[in-house]
Amino acid sequence: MDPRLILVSNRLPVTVRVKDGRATVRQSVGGLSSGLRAPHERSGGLWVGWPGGLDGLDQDARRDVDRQLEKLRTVPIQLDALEVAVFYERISNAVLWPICHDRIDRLPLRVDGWDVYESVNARYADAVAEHYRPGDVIWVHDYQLLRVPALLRQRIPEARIGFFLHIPFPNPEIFFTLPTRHSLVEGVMGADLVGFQTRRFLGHFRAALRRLFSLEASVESVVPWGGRQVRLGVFPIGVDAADFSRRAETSAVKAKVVEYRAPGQRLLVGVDRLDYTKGIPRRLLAVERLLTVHPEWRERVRLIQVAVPSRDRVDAYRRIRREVDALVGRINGAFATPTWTPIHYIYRSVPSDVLLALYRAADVMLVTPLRDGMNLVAKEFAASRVDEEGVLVLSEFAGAAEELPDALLVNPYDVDGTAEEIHRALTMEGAVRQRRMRALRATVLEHDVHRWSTSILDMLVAGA
Ligand code: GDG
Repeated sequence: MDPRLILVSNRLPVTVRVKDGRATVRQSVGGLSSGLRAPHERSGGLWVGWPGGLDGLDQDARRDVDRQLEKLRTVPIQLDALEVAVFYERISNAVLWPICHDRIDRLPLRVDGWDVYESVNARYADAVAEHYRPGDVIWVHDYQLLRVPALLRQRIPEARIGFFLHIPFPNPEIFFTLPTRHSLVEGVMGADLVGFQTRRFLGHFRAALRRLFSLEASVESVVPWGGRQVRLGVFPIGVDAADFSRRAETSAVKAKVVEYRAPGQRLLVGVDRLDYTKGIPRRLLAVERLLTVHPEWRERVRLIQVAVPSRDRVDAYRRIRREVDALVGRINGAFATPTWTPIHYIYRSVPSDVLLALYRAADVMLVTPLRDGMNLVAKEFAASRVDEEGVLVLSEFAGAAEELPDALLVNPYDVDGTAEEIHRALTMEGAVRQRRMRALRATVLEHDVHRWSTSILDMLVAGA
């Protein structure tokens, strides 16, 4: 029998809606939760995390939320306003996030709040320790919880602990700018198995171990640590590809595809959280460049860019929003005609059937982050193209590029080069397009999210 699994992530995979003082708790769809829900259900396990703010609820309503959360086998960690501001918005999203994405320039001039990061991590560890039963397997996720594995190891020395980093582990030269570099690596090394998205990120982590602790990993990527053996590994996350393929075939989605595709016009699509790592401004400039250098595309191609509002209480995110607003306005102002607008900008989250229809309607999908752990949008696009059509233009700096050589790989910093690749994608011969898409789909269907979670959990259980 599978051991019981305790999942630990900053957020719980639920959305709590508060209306007139009453709250409903729903499971979130998509993303990480789709891959982890199956092992969570199968093992009868628990999921520890923050359910989001519960302001505006009286005592009774809160108890009701707790009951609903318990039914879903989740264990809520409550964060107060200061913890949200310091642990989540400052250290996690304004310090660790930019550093892991090579953006030292985004660091605040002075950083404090590591004590709050530590104490919140300790609260997650306490909650896990409280619910732990011998034989359980614990799986901790991502950069907000780097200290949790070591804090758990102190509390439950014999526990089997896995850790997975969803975002890049940066080059040590960049990582070493953090004054807490030793304790963060020590935190992660509390685990038995540490997973990364790509070989490159694993390499960076090994180099950090070497330089901080004079430790060399074996050829199998095993490192002696505190009397234990810690295994490091590469586990590129996938998507629920069969589910995307199936949903892309529904009549609701197909009807929308017809609506979105204007006759005689080609469609470029971009879908991202509005984040400065996703490369949206340079992507817009590449489209502008395309229309300038290849004027034959004017009135014949348009970009639908969905940018999902994200972290809008962090300064850098407000700035990127203004920058994108201004660029869209400038480019549309310069090129639009009474019957055509080159950039169709949607600044909100779209429902999943719209997302699928956009994937299916796209002639060219533009996934051009400046740095990305993996990028699920690239894989979801391929999974949705049951028609084996469409071209993926993919940044070489996305983790997904290691696995998807059949995309057109671009350097997103090279705006002119990206514009030329978009032109190449738009003019690619049908047979070549289909061969490439078939190869992309084969990879994405085979290496799906279920295989990802199973391979990590199998290794964690086998290592017991
Ligand atoms: C982090 C790492 C890594 C987007 N817009 C809408 C929507 N989405 C969904 C997509 C996709 C997800 O959001 C975005 O995932 P990404 O992987 O692209 O990006 P991050 O949020 O930065 O994720 C990343 C990932 O963790 C997993 O390990 O790949 O590198 O940064 O699933 O479909 N969904 C809906 N409407 C939208 O408007 N319904």
